[in-house]
Amino acid sequence: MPNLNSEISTPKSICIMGLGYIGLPTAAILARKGYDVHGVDVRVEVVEKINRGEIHIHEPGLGELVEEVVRAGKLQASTTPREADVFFICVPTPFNADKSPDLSYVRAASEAVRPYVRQGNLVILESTSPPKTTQETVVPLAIPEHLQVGKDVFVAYCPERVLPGRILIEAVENDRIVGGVTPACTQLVQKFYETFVTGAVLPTTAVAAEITKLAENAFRDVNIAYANELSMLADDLGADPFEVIELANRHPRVNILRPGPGVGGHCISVDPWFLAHAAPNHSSLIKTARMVNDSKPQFVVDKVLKLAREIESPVIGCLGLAYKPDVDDFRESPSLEIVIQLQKACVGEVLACDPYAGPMHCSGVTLVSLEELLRQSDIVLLLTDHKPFCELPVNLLQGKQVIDTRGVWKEEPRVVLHGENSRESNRAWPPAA
Ligand code: SAJ
Repeated sequence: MPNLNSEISTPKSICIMGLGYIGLPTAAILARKGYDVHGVDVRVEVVEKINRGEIHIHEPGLGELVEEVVRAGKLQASTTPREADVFFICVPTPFNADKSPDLSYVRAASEAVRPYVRQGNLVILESTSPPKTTQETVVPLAIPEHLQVGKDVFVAYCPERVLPGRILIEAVENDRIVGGVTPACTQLVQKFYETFVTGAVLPTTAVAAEITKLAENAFRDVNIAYANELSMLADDLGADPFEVIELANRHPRVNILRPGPGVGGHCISVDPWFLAHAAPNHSSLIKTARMVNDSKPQFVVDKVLKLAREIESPVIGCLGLAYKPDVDDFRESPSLEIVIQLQKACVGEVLACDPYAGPMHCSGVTLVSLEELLRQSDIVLLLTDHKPFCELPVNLLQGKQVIDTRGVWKEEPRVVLHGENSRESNRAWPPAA
């Protein structure tokens, strides 16, 4: 292989397509590292906000960092790309109604950078993508015909692996995978990541990197499905699922995850379908896990309705709408889905509280303060374990029917999703002496 390190000049300027949960933190981290970063987003209001040094998402530490790098002139945003040494594609990859991948954003971003891609550039796809997207979508759409991949320009798939809530730490400290379209692509892009990542940067091929990313999220989905299936099973049999899991986890080789109201977010509830779609004959476990997790919200709804029907004009207070604790992301959220289903059932009044929700996130949902919710509700349903809810003094739940889908209110008696025969089923909290 030629010595590419000496043939290609050190990158200085970056153009990032998509300024969402991945693109904006990546832009800010690279700007802090000294690169000149040009961020691109189709949403004018997002671009204007970033150029004022403000942010449109909630992520610890990101606001301060964006303010700092915008003020220093290292990050600026726009609705159109421009020439750069390195192009990043960090756009959403949702799925269609039939669960097939929707690559329209990747296509649009690839086509948008094409007029700006020059000899010596790196083009990197970070969006979670179905196998072969880099080779079959990014290369043909983003790379001008006169440039040869692996010789003139260098294309790779480098999946993001960050956990919302810890993005600024994990984007730098996690090990990264670099899957080049050719070995030369891998080599150059690996070298570039090593300039800002402190974790190991592991070389592979584009398709192996694409499958690896999906395999990580499918692994987590399958494991959560096991916890959720177990919770429904234990509940039907009259045992406390959280107690069963706690006890099982005392075995030295068992580590069951936590059940909840279902699996949400833009990643784990979506990505396994990309694998299933790519390999329909070898993904029965992956598909089953998806279905188990998708069945959990209805299980919770049925439990609440059963309890509500025993109360005259019940007020159901739902705590948490985001897909997981301490984030402002409501995409594919099982908590939000449960609240909407409860409203549709018309069994009583449904109130909701979420420190991160505004009317624009959750239209049609009656949002109230935590105090108001606790004052009015007959049934308190914990859906998303945001910090203020976990820290709630338990005496505030006195006399309420409590359903805790996350198992966070540990004080006895724990009133969780119990079945008919459970010794703690549907009891007011605390029970009468
Ligand atoms: N959940 C449970 N029980 C658990 C753990 C999670 O019910 O024990 C639920 C959460 O409440 C949430 C969903 O699963 O609804 C997903 O949450 P998460 O924290 O497991 O994952 P995400 O979607 O926020 O981020 C995942 C991460 N992937 C893995 O951990 C393998 C992250 O590293 C990825 O970068 C991210 O997907 C992504 O962008 O792909």
